[in-house]
Amino acid sequence: MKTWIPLLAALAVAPPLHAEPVTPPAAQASAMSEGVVRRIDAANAKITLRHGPIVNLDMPPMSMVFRVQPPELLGGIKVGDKVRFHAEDIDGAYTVTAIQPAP
Ligand SMILES: [Cu+2]
Repeated sequence: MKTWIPLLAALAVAPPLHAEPVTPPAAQASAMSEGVVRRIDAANAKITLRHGPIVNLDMPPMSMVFRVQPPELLGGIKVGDKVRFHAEDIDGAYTVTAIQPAP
C-alpha cells in the first residue's frame, strides 16, 4: 500500500499525454472516453468501468457502474478489456450508449 498512494497522486497530477485540440460542443456530445472493464452484469445490463476523464459529462477518472443501452452492446466486451466508450446522463442514470475494444 505504501507505493500505491504516491503513484495515484502522480497520476492525478500528470498532464495529458497529448495536447487536446479545442473541441466544438457538437464533437463533445459524441466524445469517446477510455476505460477498462472491471465487471459485467449482463442480466441487469450494467457494466463497471475504470474510466478516464469523460469530457461530455465533465467527470474525472474513477471506477463506477454504468447502465448499458442497448444491452446488446455488452456482447463483444469482456472483463479486462480496454475499451473506448460513449456515456450519457439519461434520466439521471449514467448510461453507456457505445462501446468498443480499444486498440
Ligand atoms: Cu465516473
